[in-house]
Amino acid sequence: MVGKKSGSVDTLLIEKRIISPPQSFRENARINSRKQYEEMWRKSIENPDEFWGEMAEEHIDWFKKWEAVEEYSFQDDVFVRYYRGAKLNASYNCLDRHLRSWRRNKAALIWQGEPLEESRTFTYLQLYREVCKFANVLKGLGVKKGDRVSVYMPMIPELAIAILSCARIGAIHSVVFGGFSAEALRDRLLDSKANVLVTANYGMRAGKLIPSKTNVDLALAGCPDVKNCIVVKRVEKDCNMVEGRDQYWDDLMSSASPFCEAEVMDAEDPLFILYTSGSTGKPKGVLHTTGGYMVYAATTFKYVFDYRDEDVYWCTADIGWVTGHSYIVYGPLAAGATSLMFEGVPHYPEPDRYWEVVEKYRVSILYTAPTALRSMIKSGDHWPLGRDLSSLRLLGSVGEPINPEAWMWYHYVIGREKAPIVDTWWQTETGGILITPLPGCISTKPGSATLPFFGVNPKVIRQDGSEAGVNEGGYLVITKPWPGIMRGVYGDPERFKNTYFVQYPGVYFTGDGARRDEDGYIWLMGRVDDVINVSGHRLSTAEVESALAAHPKVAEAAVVGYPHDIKGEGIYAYITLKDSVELTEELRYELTMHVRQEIGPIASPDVIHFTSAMPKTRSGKILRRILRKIASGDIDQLGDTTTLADRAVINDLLNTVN
Ligand code: 6R9
Repeated sequence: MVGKKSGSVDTLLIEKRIISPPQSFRENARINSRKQYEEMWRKSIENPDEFWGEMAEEHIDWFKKWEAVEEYSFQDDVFVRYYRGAKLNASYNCLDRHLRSWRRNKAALIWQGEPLEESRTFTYLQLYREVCKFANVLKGLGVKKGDRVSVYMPMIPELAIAILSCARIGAIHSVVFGGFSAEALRDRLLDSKANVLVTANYGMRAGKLIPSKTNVDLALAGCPDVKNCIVVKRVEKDCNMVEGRDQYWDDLMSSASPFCEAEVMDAEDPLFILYTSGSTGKPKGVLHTTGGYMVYAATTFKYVFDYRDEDVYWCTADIGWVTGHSYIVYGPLAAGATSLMFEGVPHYPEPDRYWEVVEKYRVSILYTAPTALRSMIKSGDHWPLGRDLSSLRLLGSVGEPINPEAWMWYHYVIGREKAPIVDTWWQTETGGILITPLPGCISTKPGSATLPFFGVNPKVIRQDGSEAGVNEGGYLVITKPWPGIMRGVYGDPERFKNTYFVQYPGVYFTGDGARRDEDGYIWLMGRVDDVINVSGHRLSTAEVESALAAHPKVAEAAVVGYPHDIKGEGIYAYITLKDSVELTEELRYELTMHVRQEIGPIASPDVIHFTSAMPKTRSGKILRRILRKIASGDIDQLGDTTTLADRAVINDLLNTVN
């Protein structure tokens, strides 16, 4: 039954299944015993200077070595510094260093466009030449080290080229997701004080053209400091071009030289800014620097994905999201991998689009999000079963807690029981993966991100700061830094400290709820703002949602609290059903009974609201903030909706209000 300690989150759902790494995988894995993992982890915590010194030597080329490895304070004057005095360049590490070996002719980037017939491959040498050319274009426009360049683009190769070119000349890139509105773009341009914007005339999404440049023109009307706008012609179609400000990518590239020295950067020089929307207030410009970030991206990429030279690695994220930065571009390219970049979406033209891509390129490592998996489960198993997925040897998940139901589907239907699953927990702020199984040595439990990566020391605490007990839900904090941790909020130093280090001084506050089980495994329970307090029991949204999603007719569930006269907060569940399921009144009752049975009466929903879709961010996270407003009838003030992937969903929801 539920625990009653003050300030903890009650644990309701206990998942007992354990899946060990398949023997065939374990035999060849980089790390194949729990003992080896534990020894390396212990060393990384007890002797971080030696550990991160070795990782830095192994994974990154330096122009100059460091005077000290790890220096920080998580108290008072919060600061973090890695590799003091060292010099390097991120683009050099992703490109030049591979040109000395056979990898110069290896595919660095394979791009699959949304139209089936459109694809491009860049070897390391070819990518290097494109990046040098665009770096020279930027220089020609007067861009210098430390300047901010904003990038607002669909998932086309020029996006990767643009950011690597910025890194090459020491400009700080700020990628704004290509699906954001003009308003969201304008705010981010102003905040980063960028004066160059790289964009495309159109984007493509599910067969439709998105008028990117029209949004840009609207945004730029409010950004007089943007003096240059470079436009990639994604499709042969004209768009408005402003004389003296806008120029086509191809015109500028045609005369650019393919040689450009990489700028010598300090380890702590900024590499990029990436905006993340806090649940309240304006978006934060999360700032990452060069040395620590690169070491961390490369090290996590190698160990978490057990990466080999012969792998074809596909991360389905958008580069407008941190996952794309660290695990499409910087991590894989620093490691010399073949990274697949995909412009399309899971359901177009058919619901087996991902599996078609896996089959076509013989993808061996797939890294995707629970939201994509759930949407594919909804369409039926015959789609993946109709494709040859035998090349897949490792599967990854990121972005949200993966409910055990989706995990098992990933394991059986996609991995066919021979590919380990790495459920990787991390944040824009963390730069890279913090909690994850290592695939060759850690037995997994569906729904648990399991154990910390090297250098990461997590703790689950109660509201009063004391350490939570076994299986007692609380707040996830990290007690010491790792090289990839953000270095600040761009332009707002106080906000960095106040957001992450004030509530619990001396530790990094993640904002996520979690519990640790009897084996030390960590289970993420959703954002702490989303905890629901029902009759004094603090319940995790993730657990109630997992229970609902385990019902065979449910495709996806989102749970929020709403004011309730007797219980304080009641449970309001939004449900989308699988494609073939008919909506009946009995189903409401059936689902309520199902939750009672799975986790007990305390968690049974007071309201069930069937909807055709959930309001989500572009990266697939459910915006519970909006669902909470609708649940409590506060529909006039939904707050900031600019990060929504599809605003039409809101109307749908309002029309079906119970
Ligand atoms: C990488 C990324 C961060 C938030 C994070 C947490 C949620 C991400 C997760 C997960 C459970 C996982 N999250 N991965 N929750 N299990 N494997 O997603 O960054 O967009 O900044 O989001 O996403 O709540 O705090 P970001």
